[in-house]
Amino acid sequence: MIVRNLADARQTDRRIVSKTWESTRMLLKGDEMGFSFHITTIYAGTETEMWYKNHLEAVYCISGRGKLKSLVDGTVYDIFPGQMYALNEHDHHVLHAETELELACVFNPPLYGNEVHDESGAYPETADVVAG
Ligand code: 9YT
Repeated sequence: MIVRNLADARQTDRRIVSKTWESTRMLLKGDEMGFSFHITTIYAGTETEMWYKNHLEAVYCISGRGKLKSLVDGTVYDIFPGQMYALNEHDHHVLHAETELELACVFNPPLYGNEVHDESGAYPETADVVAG
């Protein structure tokens, strides 16, 4: 069994800080669960363009308010507590945080640990360290 605490994990290198977001990776590839599980904060007033070509992701909104826009067909979705979205088709999208967003995110395949987005908004297939 694996038991971890978010506040404790935030004091370790499980916490990754990027330009518009930070994320604490509670479960990673090394935990051998077949997915990774993250608690992500998207900073208020920011826009983050993402396109996970190598991963599927499900996102659940714990708190905050924002807009999710599909860059595939232009549809805009409201994001608020209780909303979940799944990028089941590796959908290219942009997330606008009207307020700070706290999100729970699951990635399949799991992330290794310290990935941040590349210039296209993706994580690589298999890299331990990626700049971006
Ligand atoms: C919603 C989203 O994908 N935000 C970017 C960070 C990501 N959740 C991560 O790496 O934890």
